[in-house]
Amino acid sequence: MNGRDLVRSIKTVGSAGAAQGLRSVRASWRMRRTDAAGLPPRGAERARVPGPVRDVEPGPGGGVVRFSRSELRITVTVNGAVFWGWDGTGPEPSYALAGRCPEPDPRAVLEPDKDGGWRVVAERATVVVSRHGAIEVRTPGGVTVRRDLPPRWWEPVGGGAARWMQRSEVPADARFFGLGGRASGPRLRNGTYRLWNTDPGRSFGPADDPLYITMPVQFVVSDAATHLAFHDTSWDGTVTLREGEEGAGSGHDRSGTCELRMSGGPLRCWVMVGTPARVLLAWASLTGAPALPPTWALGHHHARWGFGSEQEVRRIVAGYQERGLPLDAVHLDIDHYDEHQVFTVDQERFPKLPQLAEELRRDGIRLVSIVDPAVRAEPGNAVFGSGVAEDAFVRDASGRLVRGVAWPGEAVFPDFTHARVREWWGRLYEERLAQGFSGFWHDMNEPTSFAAFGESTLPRSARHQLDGQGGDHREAHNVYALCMARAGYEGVRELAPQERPFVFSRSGWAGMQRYGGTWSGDVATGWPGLRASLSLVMGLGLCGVPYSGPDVGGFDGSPSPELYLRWFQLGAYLPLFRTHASLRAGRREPWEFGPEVLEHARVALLERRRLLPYFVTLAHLARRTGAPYVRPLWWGAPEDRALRDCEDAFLLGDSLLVAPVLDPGADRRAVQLPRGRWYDTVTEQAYQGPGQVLVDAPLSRIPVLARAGAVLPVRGGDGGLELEVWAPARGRTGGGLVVPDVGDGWDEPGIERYVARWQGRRVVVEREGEDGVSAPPHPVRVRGVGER
Ligand code: NBV
Repeated sequence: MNGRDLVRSIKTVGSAGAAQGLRSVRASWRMRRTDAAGLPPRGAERARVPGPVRDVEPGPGGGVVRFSRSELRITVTVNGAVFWGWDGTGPEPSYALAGRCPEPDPRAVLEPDKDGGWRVVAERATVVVSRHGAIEVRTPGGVTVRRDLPPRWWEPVGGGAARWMQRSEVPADARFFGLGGRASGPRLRNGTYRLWNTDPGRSFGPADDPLYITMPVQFVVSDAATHLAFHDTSWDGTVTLREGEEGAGSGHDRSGTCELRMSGGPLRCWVMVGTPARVLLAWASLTGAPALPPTWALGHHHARWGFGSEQEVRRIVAGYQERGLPLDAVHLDIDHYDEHQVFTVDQERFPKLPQLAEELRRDGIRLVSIVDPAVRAEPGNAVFGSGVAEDAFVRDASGRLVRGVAWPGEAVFPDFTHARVREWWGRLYEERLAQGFSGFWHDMNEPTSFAAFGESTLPRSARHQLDGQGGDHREAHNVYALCMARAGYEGVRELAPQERPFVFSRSGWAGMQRYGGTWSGDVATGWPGLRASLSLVMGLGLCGVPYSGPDVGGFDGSPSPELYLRWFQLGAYLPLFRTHASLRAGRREPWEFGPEVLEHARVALLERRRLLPYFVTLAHLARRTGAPYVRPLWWGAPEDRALRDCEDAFLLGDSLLVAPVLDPGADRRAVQLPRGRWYDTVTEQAYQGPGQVLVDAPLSRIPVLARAGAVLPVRGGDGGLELEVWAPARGRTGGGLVVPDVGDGWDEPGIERYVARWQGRRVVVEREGEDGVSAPPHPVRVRGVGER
């Protein structure tokens, strides 16, 4: 909360807000004092570069190259990724890695290169190290995809964490993506992006940066190849990107550049090279498979800050049911807590929550609970008491509990970087499960502590256990939410082992997909917010987090009926499809915007339900391959420059192309098509790519196109699985994968593979098995046959 917001909050919420405001003023002063005492000034610094190469020591998968003032460890691992660490740093310990570092690839060896340099040749990439410590990554064909100049460190003369800077060059045609959840993308324009998870304190639009999830993950697409570069350091930093320029005619190319400045932490980097799919496969094998959401979490969720009572929840659910609108989950926000204290229930307004949960469950609707990390620092508060007994809360350098301000008032914060604390916290979900909740929505975990001035988080000098390494908030901040997600996920898995946990978290870091997904936070209501919400989903997918989605309608204010509908129609094709809004915002139920919007929203909801088997398949494929459900149009053709610059449409899996309407007043829109034939899924009209086409986008729907030849699983009229097949172009074949829904437990379904081809005047579909092809075990519906 900044000064302006503080005044506003005092005006809008009266004396409670004023009390909160005063607390946040005090908290800001406290934070300053704590940091002044706990973080000595850096003093004089000495700059350092690696210097000339001295000798080398080959080792498994690469080896160590020694320079006069640093040493570089290079390892190619069996998943095809390349690791290097300066000053001898290895890949472990790391909060990003899913487990131990993958084994070194024994085939990769360190060998002399020209001009006194060294190189490691591996199957997917060659790494060349120059005499002075520049590192080049090349494709197997010898084209350079990234060149890191020798790094530079600044070390405090009196000891302490070194700052460092790494400048890199990428091909002139390269485009940058990633860096976590960014509102201005997905293509990241020239500028400086901070790596520090931040609650903006108000609803955000495309210009707000950074937001809740930042990651030092660059996804770079160029003609030469796609690569992902991950600097495994959780400290605060900045990335300055500058796209290159290709020389026209006889002009020279200007490389793209990227400058990473970190305030501390090891200088170590992972690089993966290949196609987008290969790169994300390697990334998932390193940082972990995305958690598989339970099937109900792939349906429609409705939330609101301020349902206020069980009756109101029942009224809303009845509203959905009476109108025949599918609903799969209802989310309860902090207003159902007792005085905003996590792991409690306001018994007056929610006296029989388990009963409500049970009723809803019988109707196929699950309850999801918000979970905030801050605990009211007050004797008598049970969670506080048990946390104190467990020594669970963050302390400052002098050993005092760090106190901040959050929804429950003056609060303390669990140190989730401590395994014992994670276990304690994980056990607290027992209370939630007993109330009947099936899923968990982690909020305010950047962590946010309201501050009238300065940063709205914990003091940088606050101490953290960092899983035995010990350190302070400068290092722990960005992984705080990741560790909270782990605590929640592992706790729930232990307490309710029969079902897959459903956890999604506002903040996070590289590897958070292991525990679940995220949502877009408090996106501002307005057309720019709609665009920003798509940017976040796409960018996060490229950072390995496939499950996310926005607050449909935006978090604040009141969307116009048209804006609400367009947001709803987009949301219906995103992994997390949730309507939600703030306490003070207008309503978000589909019937609140007039009969026309209701009818069109119904169509979107029914279509989402029809596509559920496809979403289940995409969730399984994401878990097995790291491929996000929502992919940029260039996913299969990164060399297509026009697709690379297209940010207003996406591929949903392999089969569908979704072109949301992101501007008011539109009833058709241009769509940039990848190669091949595409059918409008409503009119069945065929379009030919590559190239741009104009398609109808009446208020009743957004354009969704199916790839010719696609075989996708949908829900048939009787609720059973049906195969929807889009006719391949004549003379071509098609196909698709289906992973059947085997419920919300841990069973591992097999993948069904289908091929589609023309046989005379008919399209036939066959299942491919180990012993040849067979008839599909599901009904088949062929579409697009009228088109030639
Ligand atoms: O818990 C209240 C809200 C929640 O509805 C929203 O989704 C979160 O992003 N929460 C933020 C805290 C208040 C923000 C003003």
